[in-house]
Amino acid sequence: MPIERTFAIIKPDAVAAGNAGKILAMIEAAGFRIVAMRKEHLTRPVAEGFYAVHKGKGFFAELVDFMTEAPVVLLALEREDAIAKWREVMGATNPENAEEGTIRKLFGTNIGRNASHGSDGPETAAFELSWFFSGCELQ
Ligand code: FUP
Repeated sequence: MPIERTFAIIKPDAVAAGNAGKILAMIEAAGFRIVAMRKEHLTRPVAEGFYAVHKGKGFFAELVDFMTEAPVVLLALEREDAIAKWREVMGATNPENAEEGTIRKLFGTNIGRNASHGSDGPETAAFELSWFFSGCELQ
């Protein structure tokens, strides 16, 4: 498996609940290198642009409200097969359907407030990494 990068967010619910440190420990325990990391309170234009693929869907406004309600932690992560592996560590989108021991099962509340984000493919990862990090930060 090639070394790959993915983009992750520790979402507002998890940061506000004091779970960011536990999630970072899980990231390192799963063998990821933290390439870049930043805490940020997203503005609406930044969150709307990030989730542009979901524009027009019923949950879009609620999603943007949630993602801008409090600070998040933005991460660039690297390891073999990083995109698929990070989605495995996060668990299913809806915490109800997530495997035991996954981030969304442990720290998520419902399909909207689900503690973490991860890119779903190589093109998405490239877009999402560049949306939040500049080239010199991704070393
Ligand atoms: P995921 O790739 O697992 O983050 O899931 P999606 O890209 O399908 O959805 C992105 C975010 O939109 C989810 F994390 C939560 C939100 N969402 C809802 O609130 N309701 C839905 O029905 C689907 C997604």
